[in-house]
Amino acid sequence: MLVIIAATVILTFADCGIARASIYDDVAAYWKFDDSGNTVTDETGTNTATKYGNASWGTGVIGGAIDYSSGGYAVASDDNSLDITSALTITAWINLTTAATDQEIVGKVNSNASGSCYEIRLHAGRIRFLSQPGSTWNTYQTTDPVITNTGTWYHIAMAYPSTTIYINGSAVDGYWASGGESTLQSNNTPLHIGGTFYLTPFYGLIDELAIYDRMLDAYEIDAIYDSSVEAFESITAGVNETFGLSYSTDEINQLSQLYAEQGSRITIDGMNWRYLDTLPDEGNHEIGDSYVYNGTNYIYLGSGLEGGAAPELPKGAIPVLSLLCIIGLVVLERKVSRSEREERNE
Ligand SMILES: [Ca+2]
Ligand SMILES: [Ca+2]
Repeated sequence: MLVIIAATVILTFADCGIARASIYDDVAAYWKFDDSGNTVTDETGTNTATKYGNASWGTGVIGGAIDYSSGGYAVASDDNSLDITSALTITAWINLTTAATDQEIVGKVNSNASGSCYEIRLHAGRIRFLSQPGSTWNTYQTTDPVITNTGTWYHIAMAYPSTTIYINGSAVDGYWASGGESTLQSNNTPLHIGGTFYLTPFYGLIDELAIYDRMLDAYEIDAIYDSSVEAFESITAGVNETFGLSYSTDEINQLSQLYAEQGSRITIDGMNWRYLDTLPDEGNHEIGDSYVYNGTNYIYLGSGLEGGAAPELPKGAIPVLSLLCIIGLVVLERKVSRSEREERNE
């Protein structure tokens, strides 16, 4: 049992040492856009891109973003890891500076279109997922215009082959405007971020773009959205308030973040919470799970996080560790909201 008092806590996710099965296990490329110069770093190390034209760097949802306010684009060389044909998910944050009708976000599109692998673009405020494995386009798009404001960050995601488009973590209705679902086509075309020289430009900011060779489910996509929002809003958390018994999402997040930050310790200013090495024999708790307890209520902080050295990570895992951490925390939070809250409400 440990009670440690401290003031403001600066959350440094990169050091949190959480290693668990993660949605980022299957990431084929992940560009944070926290770069400088002309290099656009892929956190997997395989698909680092180069920016061209008037592309610059701006402020993103997490750290930097690539800024196409004045046009420009980025290109990653063709690579087998990007030739995804069976299950695919693309997630990104976008923020428009103009509401031009057609704007290219990301894709592996041939200049003559035929044999294009996949593509996400905007059309009149709708998000479109396109592919052209043969000679005709398959175009799936949101039923309604969903990207309607300039100067606003939207989290977008597309998961295939369910072919579901998500806005801000929630699935939205869509339909096949042409063609229909079919196998995707690998090609020899570089991947472009923003409209490359033969495609309509994207005007605005793009941040935290990730491509997976797996179909993420609704829960995972919402977790990515939530984790980004949390990082955006409270990367520096001053925790000195007393948490209520109804545990808001923010409160649970703060506790979980603190827990991850401190390893087996909870660092909270002015709060009477305790970390329990051994849980009382009540409720539906599992051995190895970690809770904080205020004498009346428990907050579940996840399993397997408590104490001990951080597990060794394979080479290449370090660059995505910060996201592993963030996603892990969101999963913890969801467990709280789904199970613990239900228990308390019974
Ligand atoms: Ca970023
Ligand atoms: Ca290829």
